[in-house]
Amino acid sequence: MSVTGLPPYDDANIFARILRGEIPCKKVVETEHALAFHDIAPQAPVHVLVIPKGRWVSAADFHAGADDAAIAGFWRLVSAVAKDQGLEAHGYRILSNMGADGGQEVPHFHVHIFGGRRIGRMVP
Ligand code: DGP
Repeated sequence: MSVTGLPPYDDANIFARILRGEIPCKKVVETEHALAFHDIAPQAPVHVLVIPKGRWVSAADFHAGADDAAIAGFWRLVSAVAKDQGLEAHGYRILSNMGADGGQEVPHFHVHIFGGRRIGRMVP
């Protein structure tokens, strides 16, 4: 059990299947460390998901063996995608849901990038 209450990494999760090319996605960009693709149910004019290639369930895995180059490569792609999507001028939101209380549906760590309109405050 991870610290966010999620079970250990499951290679059958939908994002693992996308990474393996078993399920199609609308790819934005892919690097050695991460993949960015459009969310299937966009909540904003720009809604891109960025997922690491590592078998990370949540940010809890940052302190459980993820190597520094992989972590850096992941976050570099997050900022590069925001820039390439033209979001830097007006701003954007990055969000990651973790575990049951965080509302995480897919148990492979991911960051949402929302932009293209004013994003309302999300009150817990
Ligand atoms: P969450 O785990 O709650 O942070 O949200 C998961 C997000 O993943 C949700 O916004 C919908 C999206 N999603 C789920 N399944 C697929 C899929 O098969 N393809 C794509 N592109 N997005 C998906």
